[in-house]
Amino acid sequence: MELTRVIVILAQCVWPLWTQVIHLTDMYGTIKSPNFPESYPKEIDLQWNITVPDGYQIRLYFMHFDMEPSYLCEYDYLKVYSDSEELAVFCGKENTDTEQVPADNVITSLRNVLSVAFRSDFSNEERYSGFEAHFSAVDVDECRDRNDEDLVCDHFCHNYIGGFYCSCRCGFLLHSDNRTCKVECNESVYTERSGEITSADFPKPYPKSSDCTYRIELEEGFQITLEFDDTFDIEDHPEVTCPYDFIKINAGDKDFGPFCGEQSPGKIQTGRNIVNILFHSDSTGENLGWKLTYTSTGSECSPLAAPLNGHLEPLQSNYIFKDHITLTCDPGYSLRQGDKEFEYYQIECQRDGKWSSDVPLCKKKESQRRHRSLPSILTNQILS
Ligand SMILES: *[C@@H]1O[C@H](CO)[C@@H](O)[C@H](O)[C@H]1NC(C)=O
Ligand SMILES: *[C@@H]1O[C@H](CO)[C@@H](O)[C@H](O)[C@H]1NC(C)=O
Ligand SMILES: *[C@@H]1O[C@H](CO)[C@@H](O)[C@H](O)[C@H]1NC(C)=O
Ligand SMILES: [Ca+2]
Ligand SMILES: [Ca+2]
Ligand SMILES: [Ca+2]
Repeated sequence: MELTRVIVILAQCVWPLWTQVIHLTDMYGTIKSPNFPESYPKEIDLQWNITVPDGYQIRLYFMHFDMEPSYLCEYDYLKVYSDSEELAVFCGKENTDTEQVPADNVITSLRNVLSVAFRSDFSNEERYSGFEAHFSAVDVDECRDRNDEDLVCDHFCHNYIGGFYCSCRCGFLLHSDNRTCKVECNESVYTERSGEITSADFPKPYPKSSDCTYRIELEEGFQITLEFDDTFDIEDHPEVTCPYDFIKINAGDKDFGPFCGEQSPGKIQTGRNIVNILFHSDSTGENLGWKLTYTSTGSECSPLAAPLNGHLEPLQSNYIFKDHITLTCDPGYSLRQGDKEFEYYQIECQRDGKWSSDVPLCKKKESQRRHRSLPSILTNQILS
């Protein structure tokens, strides 16, 4: 008897039996062994494939179970699969060390498909009544059950029967992937001579699925220097250069980057008055981002010396674009440029690094009569 069984099992391995498949697409139902509650026939190979819509999973409950017992369920068995993963194998009437019966266990599919295979071999030692089970589709709580980062909502998850949806915190927009939250970062323009720029939310992780541009735009004649903080964290890859997230800088005909990883780019002297910064992030990862301070220097003008008997203000070791100097003379002197006289005189450092004019000289004031063209009557009065 035992030997015959072994031979038959071997033969079945080589010549798999023809399996009868029953497709079920109902939201609930019952499956039972053939002839139930009468004893099930020999040589049955039957499979129920239960499919429910996406967003549901299947629960299977047993009402009755009675099959021929055998070591490791080699003879007759009921197997439950989900996504080609074997969830359970049952046989016999009660649990033993090596075999199990469903008892009160509820089996839940991994996704929306569950298969139940029922097999009986060529003989039954006794009469066995088989099984009866119920199945029903239940909602998957994606918000609670999904652990795969690529499937979970970036900010808020809302479960509903048959599906779920994601939403974003205030100030963010749902990306077209319906999962990640991007920031609406219309080009920000910086026109101050110095400032600070950071990735959105810095130092908290930057938003996903976003392309943000920042433009520093100063007058011609200024040169912008960027300096990144040491705290720098942009998603990278050990072998490929910045395939996910990156920062790129353009300054006229010069490009810097892409930058990513944890090594701060440090100081970048762009030599330009207009700088464009692009920061791209993809739909995954949690990285802290970046922060930079920018400063600008104008073209430098040559140092100036005060004229003899005169002063200049402010007195600096160097002067750059946009700096103004006011010249004045000692009492009794006035500034003279050509045939014009001034009490004070301003010159400006220009974008090309040249002063707006030469430094006038301080000349001794001439007599007031010649110097001031006062009305003659008044002049006479003063003089008399
Ligand atoms: C039934 O389900 C199993 C397991 O999911 C699968 O391998 C098999 O292809 C399905 N059969 C049919 C005919 O769909
Ligand atoms: C996102 O949702 C919209 C509307 O619900 C749908 O039309 C679109 O196909 C979804 N996109 C993705 C990538 O799932
Ligand atoms: C971005 O620009 C678009 C069109 O230029 C505008 O409709 C939208 O309100 C802007 N968004 C923000 C956050 O400034
Ligand atoms: Ca049997
Ligand atoms: Ca759901
Ligand atoms: Ca990323």
